[in-house]
Amino acid sequence: MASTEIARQAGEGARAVPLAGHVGFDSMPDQLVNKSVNHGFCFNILCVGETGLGKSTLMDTLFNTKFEGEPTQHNQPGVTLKSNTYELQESNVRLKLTVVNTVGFGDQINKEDSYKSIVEFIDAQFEAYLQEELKIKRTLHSYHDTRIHACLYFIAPTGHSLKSLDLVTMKKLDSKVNIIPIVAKSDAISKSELAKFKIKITSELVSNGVQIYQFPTDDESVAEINSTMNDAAPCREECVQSSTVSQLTLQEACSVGKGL
Ligand SMILES: Nc1nc2c(ncn2[C@@H]2O[C@H](COP(=O)(O)OP(=O)(O)OP(=O)(O)O)[C@@H](O)[C@H]2O)c(=O)[nH]1
Ligand SMILES: [Mg+2]
Repeated sequence: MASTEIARQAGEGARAVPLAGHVGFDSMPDQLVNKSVNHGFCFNILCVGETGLGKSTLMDTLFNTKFEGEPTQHNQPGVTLKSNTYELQESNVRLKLTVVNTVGFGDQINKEDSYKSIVEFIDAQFEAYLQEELKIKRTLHSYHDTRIHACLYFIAPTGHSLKSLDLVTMKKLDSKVNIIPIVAKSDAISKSELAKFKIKITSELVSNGVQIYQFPTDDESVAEINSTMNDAAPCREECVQSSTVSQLTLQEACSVGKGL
């Protein structure tokens, strides 16, 4: 209804407030986008893999940034987790990125407990979020959610089969995080070996009942690309996707550097 019409109905001398812009429910998507962009995005990645498999290199490539961090020595007494949070910005989109790396994974002679510190870390983040949710006065909008969105699991390019450590760790983690297995340094083996290796890994994961992340195919607009991604798993190298980061950003990320 035009403002003059409103003034006429409201009577003489009524104040008519002119509209600042278009009003209608067709502006709702824009409102949601503006709200999300203003608030910024939060994404937490857990990189699990043996020392020197290229975890830091992949993160640097994916986010086109040089993150701090020194290479780890192979003489760590146990597995620890190192978490770093960065504020990134690409055009007007802000991303609060938390990268959690395993330190000393696979370096011990007795690897029986290697998965424990990772499981404990993931559980601690769930617990922290639960405690925030349980508060009478919750501040979830400003709370830094540190729960892991995606776990990139780096598999050594042996060309043979999965190590017991990999199977045990993935099995322990699969009910807690979205696992995206990645064959690290896949340029170290030939294409035919790589194809066989991927088949072998897939069959081992299936026979051991390890659930890896499946890209959703119920949304028609992304069903085709996502089923291609599902078929490509475990990713040859740096193909990363998660349920939380936007499809587009991730598809771009996947094509960075080494690609599918
Ligand atoms: N051939 C090959 N080398 C790689 C690849 N990615 C990383 N590297 C090399 O592997 C070495 C170790 O890479 P990093 O990214 O530091 O590995 P990391 O897993 O972060 O190592 P830590 O943090 O010490 O556990 C570096 O010299 C990299 O240049 C790859 O895809 N192929
Ligand atoms: Mg590193």
